[in-house]
Amino acid sequence: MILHAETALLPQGWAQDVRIRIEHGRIAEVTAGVPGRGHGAILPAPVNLHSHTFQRAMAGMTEGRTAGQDSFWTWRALMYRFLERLSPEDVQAIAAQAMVEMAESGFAAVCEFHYLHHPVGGGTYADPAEMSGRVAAAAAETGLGLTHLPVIYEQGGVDGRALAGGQLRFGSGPEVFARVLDGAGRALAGLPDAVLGVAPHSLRAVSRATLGRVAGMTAGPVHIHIAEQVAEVVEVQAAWGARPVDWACANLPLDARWCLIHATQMTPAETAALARTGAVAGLCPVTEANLGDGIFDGPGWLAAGGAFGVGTDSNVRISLPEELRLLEYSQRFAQKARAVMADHRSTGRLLWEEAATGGARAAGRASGRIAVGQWADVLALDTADLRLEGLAGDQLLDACLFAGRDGLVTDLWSAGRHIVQHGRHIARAAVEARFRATLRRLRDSL
Ligand code: NGQ
Ligand code: ZN
Repeated sequence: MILHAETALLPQGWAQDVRIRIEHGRIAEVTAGVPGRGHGAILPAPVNLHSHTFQRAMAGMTEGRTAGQDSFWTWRALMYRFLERLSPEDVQAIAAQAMVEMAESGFAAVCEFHYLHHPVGGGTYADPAEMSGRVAAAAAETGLGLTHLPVIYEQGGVDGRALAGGQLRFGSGPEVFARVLDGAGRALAGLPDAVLGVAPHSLRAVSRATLGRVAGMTAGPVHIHIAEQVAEVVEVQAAWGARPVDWACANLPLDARWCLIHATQMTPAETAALARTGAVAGLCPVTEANLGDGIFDGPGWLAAGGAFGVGTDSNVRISLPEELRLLEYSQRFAQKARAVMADHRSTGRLLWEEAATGGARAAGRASGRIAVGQWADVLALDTADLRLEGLAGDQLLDACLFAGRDGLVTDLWSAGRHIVQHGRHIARAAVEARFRATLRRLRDSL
């Protein structure tokens, strides 16, 4: 397959009249200066590095005030109540819808941080990896690249208290988890570009003994939620005598295989130390705003050479441009300055390139750059849109992120699969109809 773009963002910068040859899902040849007809602009399509797809079905349902002050923790209680209703069929229907929306917004792949393993009340399905199989089936249906991260969840808090309520669906001891991981590996067998990793849920939910073993469980990426909420920092510090990121830097074998989700609450010393490990910061600005987490230290992270990517996490809204825009805007609010996440490159260019390369690293996926040997994860922008009229180079990306509308992606290829065409995912109609039926049933039962 051959793609042609008037302009494309290559690792060495913007190039004109670019011809990209794709073979077996990978980029086989990139040549600039070849006139031809095709797309206006082609960019590397990033990975969505953090998602819990099932939460897409509760979007918009948690914005009222609960008793006292609503918070992350009251939201979590609602989320637990919601997930008590989900069957394996629901999980697949919701995941497929979320994946369709991810592709349409410009993501070529997703890291699914998957903890809804078991039936209501605990125990296992006949196939302990049933739910992983559903996520894999949704990826197969939609063609979105998948890095699947089965989650280890053992306890209800840092003190080792037992799981309760909705958490019973997440919990696995070592033997059950080994079977989940095994089955998840088998469920990915039909997806040529899928990656299996592992995700200890958080310092709250996994024992220190298990945390010491996670890096050896797969050859793939290791993701963990960390330092999202102040209460978590207080809890970890009281129990272990160190702040979460300080503790992680001292006790976990952090390196480029690791992705630390949120990392919102860090001192400047923690920020610099974590950045130097090579671990990717998994930022989810829309969800972090929605849940009232706080603001990541962007300038401190970049100054220390840290890698980052973005994720849609709770999927309350699935939008790549909005994640990147809010990442920068939250920095502007905090710093009272402009173009905070820019260097010699413009803000939009830096955000896009870093999210593409950082996301790929977090996903263990050979992608994020339009270069020979990489998976063909690329997208085409609607350069005929009025908002992009007459713009080129970095300003094209700046307009797309700061002035554009959703839906500027006309086409997207994931590992060469042409899954978005004319701005719509090719399976949207069927996936959406099934999702709507699922939503109706779930909402009728609430
Ligand atoms: C999650 N989400 O696993 O879905 C979490 C909430 C928790 C975010 N942290 C549960 N955004 O952290 O205990
Ligand atoms: Zn999360």
